[in-house]
Amino acid sequence: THPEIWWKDAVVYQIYPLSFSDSNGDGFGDLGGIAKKLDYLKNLGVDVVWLSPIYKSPLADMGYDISDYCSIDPRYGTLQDWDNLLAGLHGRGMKLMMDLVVNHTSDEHDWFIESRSSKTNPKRDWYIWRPPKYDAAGNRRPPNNWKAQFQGSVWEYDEKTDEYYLHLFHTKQPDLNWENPQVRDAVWDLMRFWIDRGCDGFRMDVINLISKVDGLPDAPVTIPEDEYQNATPLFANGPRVHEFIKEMFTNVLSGHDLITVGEAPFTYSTTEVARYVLPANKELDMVFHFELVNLDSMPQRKPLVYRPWKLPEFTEIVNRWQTCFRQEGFWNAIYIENHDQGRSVTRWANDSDVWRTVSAKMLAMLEVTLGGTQYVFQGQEIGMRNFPRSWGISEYKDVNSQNFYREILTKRLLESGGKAEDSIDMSDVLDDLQKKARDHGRIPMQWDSSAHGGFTTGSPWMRVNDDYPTCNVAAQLDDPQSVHAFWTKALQLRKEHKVLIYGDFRHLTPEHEQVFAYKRSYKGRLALIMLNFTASDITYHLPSHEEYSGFELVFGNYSEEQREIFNAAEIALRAYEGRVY
Ligand code: ISL
Repeated sequence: THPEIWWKDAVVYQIYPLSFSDSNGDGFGDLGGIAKKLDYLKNLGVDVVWLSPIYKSPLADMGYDISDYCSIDPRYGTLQDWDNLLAGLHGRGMKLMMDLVVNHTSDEHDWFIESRSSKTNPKRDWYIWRPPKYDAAGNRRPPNNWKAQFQGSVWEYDEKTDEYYLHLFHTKQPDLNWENPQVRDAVWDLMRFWIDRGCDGFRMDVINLISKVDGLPDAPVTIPEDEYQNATPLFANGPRVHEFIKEMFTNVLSGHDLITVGEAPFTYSTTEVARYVLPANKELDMVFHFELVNLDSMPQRKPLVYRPWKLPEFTEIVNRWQTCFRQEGFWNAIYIENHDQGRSVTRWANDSDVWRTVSAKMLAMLEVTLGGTQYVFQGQEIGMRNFPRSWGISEYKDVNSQNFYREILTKRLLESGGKAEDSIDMSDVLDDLQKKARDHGRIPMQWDSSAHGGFTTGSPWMRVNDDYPTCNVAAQLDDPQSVHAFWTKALQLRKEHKVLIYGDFRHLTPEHEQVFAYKRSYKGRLALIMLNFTASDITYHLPSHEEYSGFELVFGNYSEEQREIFNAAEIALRAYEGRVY
């Protein structure tokens, strides 16, 4: 069993600062804006705020490209504003988690500026530099065939020293060389800077990518028509990653009462994840795995291409991670949205005007009844949805979406033999982006029905979704039947019923195409959860229903049928209905 610890019970609310609340009218969200919403967060039931990066950054990847780890980007405010925010959170009994992005820096970081200045610079080896290769025809080629996450090669040629540097993400995000102990010491220092200032934990960006395979060999060719190939097995969960994280634990984390969560993309095995999070290993408290959020795409090949999914695939994944979290003894992080993901109501439920409210509540029921630490992403609590298909490519601000679109457009232009750009049919790509782009998690927060949803008085860096006049926080705070009111209650219930956080999990509906039902048990308490994932009513036949006789309905998303007593083998579930007994 898992000992009860504060960060396991905690509700963590992720803020994407750029899009949360703008206090000075420059169109970017900022720390002052967040500070004004602290009572809002407290009333929702938030215990910990996780801030996506607010450090100095040229924003090539919206702040995940950091040019100074120890200062706040002026767009967001100052260190003094950060101190005030921290005091405001602590004063309300909440905590603050920072985003630690140390697989790479910005190319505008001093370390990289030095590193690229000459081959003999003391910081040369802080990044990963390699000489070019030459093909038979004498053309300069990158050192290997690895494909970058944002398209193209992971290698960028630097004329000055006639070498390439490695960047798994954007060209403006050179990877740090973790093999160099000075780099690790510099990372420990910057972590200590924030711990000493009072931060309560870290979300660690792509922390499982920091150790690359020796010799950086070519990846196997899996898509022959592509110039660059998927190399994730050569840099995800690499040879020294656990050694490095253990070193971090010993040098920095141990002795502090922090919450730590590692982001671990390209990891599909519970055993692999266990190594990071088993308490005896002394590494991290929990990690974000990607199996569920990648179900509707083909992550290894084309993460931005939509793939239809079926409920049995979804429930199998949830079941596996819920079960192993008990069996293997590690702690889960429960999330379904973040700043890299489309909105959950659009992807896993139904965002039409008719069903949005009830189905967003159904997803909230799923979230709060799964074991692990609960993460809620800004806007999820009001059922924000993806922006519409009618928006053109220029509304997509993410470099990932832009590069993906441009790469396909360029290819099609070449194949068209001289057609004009606007005559190329890109509708399939826009269909995919409407479902899969990271931009949908980054639309400004919808606070009220005033211009730009009350996000800013200026002009927002990204367009606000058209539905803000009806879907916004102010309207939902006034409505006891709103998604927001439901989330507030759901989070309270989760705290009252520890079985939902710590309980064993048993899946009751493998193979079921419509219903996800499961049972949780903890210290003699049992919970039965039934969720209809479709717009059709259904009668669900519950196996061994006698077990539940006398159970009380504590929670439902249709009406206030409180204290209904469970008494039948056949349960009528309406469209997107959820019940927790
Ligand atoms: O978003 C993805 C696919 O569309 C993921 O593969 C994502 O790139 C991966 O999860 C890593 O994400 C994190 O690091 C990136 C940054 O762009 C993301 O915003 C961040 O969450 C590089 O720092």
